[in-house]
Amino acid sequence: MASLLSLSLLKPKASASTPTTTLSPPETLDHKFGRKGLKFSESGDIPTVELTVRNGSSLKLQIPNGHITSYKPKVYWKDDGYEEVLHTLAGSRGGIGLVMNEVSEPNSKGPPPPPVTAKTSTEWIVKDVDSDSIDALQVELSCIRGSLDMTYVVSLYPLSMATAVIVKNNGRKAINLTSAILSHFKFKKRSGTGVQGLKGCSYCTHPPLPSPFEILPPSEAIKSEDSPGFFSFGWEPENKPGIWAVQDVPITVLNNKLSRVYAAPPQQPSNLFHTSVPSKYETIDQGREIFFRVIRMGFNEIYLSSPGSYSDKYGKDYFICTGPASMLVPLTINPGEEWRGAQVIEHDNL
Ligand SMILES: *[C@@H]1O[C@H](CO)[C@@H](O)[C@H](O)[C@H]1NC(C)=O
Ligand SMILES: CC(=O)N[C@H]1CO[C@H](CO)[C@@H](O)[C@@H]1O
Repeated sequence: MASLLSLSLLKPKASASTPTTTLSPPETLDHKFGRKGLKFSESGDIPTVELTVRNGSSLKLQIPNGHITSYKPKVYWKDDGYEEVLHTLAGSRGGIGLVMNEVSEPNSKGPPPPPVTAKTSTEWIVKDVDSDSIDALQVELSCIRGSLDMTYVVSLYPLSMATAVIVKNNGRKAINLTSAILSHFKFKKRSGTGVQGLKGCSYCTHPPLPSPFEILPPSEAIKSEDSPGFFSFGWEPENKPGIWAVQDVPITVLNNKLSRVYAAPPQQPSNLFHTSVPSKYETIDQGREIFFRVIRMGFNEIYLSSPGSYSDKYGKDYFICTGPASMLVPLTINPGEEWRGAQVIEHDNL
């Protein structure tokens, strides 16, 4: 995995293993890549790998769609001190998903390419694995989509996890992509949900990127909630899409419905003084008294949404969807060029 080492988050030592071709039956994957802390299996019909480090923190990754369905770090000093971080629904929705949507040429004739759906989405294969004793585990997936060569590296450490993506354009034309790594964090109570660290940053209401992993589709995510009812204290309606504002409070309260992108405004109005998009922010779950830091690398923007009263439609748990993104300003990857981006989720609840 030598090529990945320049992403400083990847702590394990590089092993000089050569990339191997896929063998999809899980018995074979386990035979080929299985080792202490890495277990390949079928979960439902979907080949899955489960990563577990020495202190018991674990993560589940579905291989063909690269979907992380569970992350259970050790957060308390007791034998069974693990808490599920992710909100995942049946049918590979929620969890953590990598979204990569190609932007069609503005002047091209004919209909735009169909949105990425579970069926048209990329099929990932296991390219390599790595481990450093059993305090760091890494699975490297790869796939080819058109002229793009994509690598997705999922790493698990005792107190953190990371997802990193490397996209190389092997074609002869520049390609524009909108992209995000979207995590659905689960919360104990709607009233105790927020994030900290976005004060001073400018934002506007914006739908999420369409993704096979979405819980609320983009059209629903930006619908406004009419009556916040019980949670109405201090409630103000969200701005309409396209109107920029600067967050003036340290904590973004996520009891109500919102869907925002935090970014540099396209044309900077002179009256809008804002700080640049932070490289990290923290989720606050007051109900469980746990916090997770979300770190952004490579991407330029942050997406953040909460379902408010709409969460009732999607089970009893409350959740938010957030992560690093490049959606207002797409990434341009020129022929022969490579782009890298990553997200780290870490905690110091112990
Ligand atoms: C990609 O983005 C650049 C810069 O925004 C733009 O000039 C170019 O036309 C776009 N190309 C395609 C294929 O969309
Ligand atoms: C409870 C427990 O075993 N916690 C350990 C998990 O691993 C990290 C890093 O090795 C340690 O710092 C914790 O003490």
